[in-house]
Amino acid sequence: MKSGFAVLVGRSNVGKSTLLNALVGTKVAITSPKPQTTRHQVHGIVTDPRGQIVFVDTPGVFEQAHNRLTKQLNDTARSALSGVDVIIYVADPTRAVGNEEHILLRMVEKTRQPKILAINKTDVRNPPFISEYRDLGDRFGLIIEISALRKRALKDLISAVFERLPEGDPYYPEFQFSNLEHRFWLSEVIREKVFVQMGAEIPYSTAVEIEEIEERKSGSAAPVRYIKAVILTTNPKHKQMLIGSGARKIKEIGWAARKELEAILDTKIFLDLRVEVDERWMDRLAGPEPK
Ligand SMILES: Nc1nc2c(ncn2[C@@H]2O[C@H](COP(=O)(O)OP(=O)(O)OP(=O)(O)O)[C@@H](O)[C@H]2O)c(=O)[nH]1
Ligand SMILES: [Mg+2]
Repeated sequence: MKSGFAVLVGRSNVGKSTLLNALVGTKVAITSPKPQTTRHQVHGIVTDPRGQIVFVDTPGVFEQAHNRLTKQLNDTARSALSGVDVIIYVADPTRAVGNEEHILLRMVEKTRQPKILAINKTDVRNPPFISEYRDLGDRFGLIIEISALRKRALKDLISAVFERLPEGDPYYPEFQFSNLEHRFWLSEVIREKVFVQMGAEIPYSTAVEIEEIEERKSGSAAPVRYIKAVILTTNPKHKQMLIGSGARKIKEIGWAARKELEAILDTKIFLDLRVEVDERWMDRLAGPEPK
């Protein structure tokens, strides 16, 4: 049996989290069209007769660490490179190779593990910069052109990772998909809806905390899972925007999160969601990595 860790690295927005979910076959990590969506290392686990791959999603690397959150995200990505067995460098051929790419390539070049270049988003017609990425190929042992969105060539990627993994026992039980605690995963799904609903600035000032989860049963009706959660923001103005006029925004966020949770968990959900200003959430929540 083979087993080991394969890290997904790349600049922000190349589709690392989308790829993780596609590889695992279920939603593990949150995704959005906005950069810097991922904040933690998320493990997505693939187990088959060949063994087990633990894919590690990382925050996208940002060129300038102009604030604490960005610096922390870059550090998280960098530290994920050590102690893994295979490095998968994810690239987006719809954007030119830039400064961030060079910073990352230097980071990756210092490592000794086998490296795979995964050129993503090949479902886009004639991705304009694809040849620039193909030219990076000599720095990697292998290039695979994939589409996380259309699940293209993912089997080839998984096979290539297995070929490069050492022999060993699985790290996780066979049916476990992720390292995330349920509570944390719930908060991530809600945070994703904040990214989708809100303009550019607001998602970065926010975090989501789950306060209560309870099975509620009344009479013969199917049980409802009651989830009480709070969106924390550092900025009072953002609180107003998150609530929206006539509470329209918060309702949209709650509705979208509830729909998705009901579909994935196959149970009725009552989501009790509110917004609070907490200037110190970064200190309280952004610190420890999830298990
Ligand atoms: N066309 C196309 N779009 C994709 C593909 N994979 C991801 N995307 C889109 O790219 C955007 C970013 O995807 P994410 O998975 O959140 O990117 P990420 O690399 O995890 O971003 P960070 O967490 O911010 O570093 C989303 O809008 C995805 O839908 C793909 O294969 N094809
Ligand atoms: Mg991500």
